[in-house]
Amino acid sequence: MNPYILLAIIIIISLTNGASVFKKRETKEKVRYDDYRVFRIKYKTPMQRQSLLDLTKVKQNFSLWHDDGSECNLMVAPSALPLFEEKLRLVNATAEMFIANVQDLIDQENTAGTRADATFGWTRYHNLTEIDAWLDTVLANYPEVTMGFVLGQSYEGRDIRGIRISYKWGNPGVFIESNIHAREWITSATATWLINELLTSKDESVRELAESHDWYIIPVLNVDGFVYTHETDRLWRKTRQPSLISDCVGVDPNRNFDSHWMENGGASSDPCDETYAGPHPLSEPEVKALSDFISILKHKMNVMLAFHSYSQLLLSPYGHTAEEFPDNYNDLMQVAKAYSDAVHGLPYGTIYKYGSSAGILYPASGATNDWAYNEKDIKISYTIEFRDTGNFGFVLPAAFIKPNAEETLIGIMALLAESKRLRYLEPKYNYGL
Ligand code: 0X9
Ligand code: ZN
Ligand code: ZN
Repeated sequence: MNPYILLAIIIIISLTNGASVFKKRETKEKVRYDDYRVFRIKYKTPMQRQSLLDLTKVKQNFSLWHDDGSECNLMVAPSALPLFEEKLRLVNATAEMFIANVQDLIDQENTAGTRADATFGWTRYHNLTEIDAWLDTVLANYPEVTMGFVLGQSYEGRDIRGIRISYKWGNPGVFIESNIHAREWITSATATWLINELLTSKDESVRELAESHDWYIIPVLNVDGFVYTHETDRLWRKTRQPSLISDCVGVDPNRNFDSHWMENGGASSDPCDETYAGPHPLSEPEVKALSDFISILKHKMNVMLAFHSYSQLLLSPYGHTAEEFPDNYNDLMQVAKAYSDAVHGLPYGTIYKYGSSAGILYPASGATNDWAYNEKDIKISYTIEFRDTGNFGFVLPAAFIKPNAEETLIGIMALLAESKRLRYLEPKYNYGL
């Protein structure tokens, strides 16, 4: 062979190898949050709110963790502190810092329990591989009453898995979606704990709960985002599908459902925003998969619960408007009260507030539970925002998994009992007639 051609080939091979090694290293690098702080700011006027929220347009420096119209939680990069303080002075607001260093919190969140422990449990958070392996064990151990299913594939080609738990034919159906937002780790930790309780608890009331409903539970819906939070950026929220019109990646899947999509400022059309609704409804394969699944089984589903964090809230429809309320709003509030009272009755004394999504939080259109309510006739439908109310926020230490999960179980028990009393758990359609 001509030595020049050989040389050229060697150069090309080494260049492409070099490039790919570099690229790998680049994407594997973890995002760090050293000295990032999180502040709580109580608004005094709507103007003040708008002015503070304007800061979040500078995405590198500010990230809005929470906003309910009366206060916000805002993460601030260390380099932006002077600007932040200037802004506070300008709008005459005061901020209370509740996290001094987000990176420290991230480093400590998952240290509970024995680190090298290979077994699955609820003393620390697990990654998708561990959750999948655990799910396989559960399905193998309870073949009579469980069935594994795959909703569909994510953008990056991962299976989105679910489990059905059914002890007898014809029970009312309860659908639980969890971890649609990637960083909300407490949701899948709680969902897996719940699955375990439903199958293993010897408590009479839990047995009754487990055996008198058909459960459809998706522990991790946003699988790509979830993996990304474990490997690259702990605070990632969206999916991982790139945009065709921007360098920004991902869509807020909880704005991507086909119901009042993009209405009333309840989502963003900017691909770089955390609440980007996507180029069109159902643009995200994860959302499409869930939408198709529920559409097929909607006659079986009496209740839909979407697990989120954080704020300790039960949010009913509507999400797209605070001007109108659903027909059975009073019932929805009564059922939510039952949940809240039950949780408050536990020794932790945790308080859950409740109301309609747009009413007590902010307009958010295209969310799962609103879509299920509006389009699929699932009349008991909530978003549940778990712990806490702004101490650790999204980075809730693993020691809180069990308390949060216990609250969720007792809450759901009360929610279903009240729904039953109000006759929402009867067969939805009468086929015979
Ligand atoms: O904004 C959201 O998607 C949810 N809050 S979170 O902090 N987990 O991101 C709240 C959604 C509630 N609104 C509707 N369901 N419409
Ligand atoms: Zn509409
Ligand atoms: Zn969420």
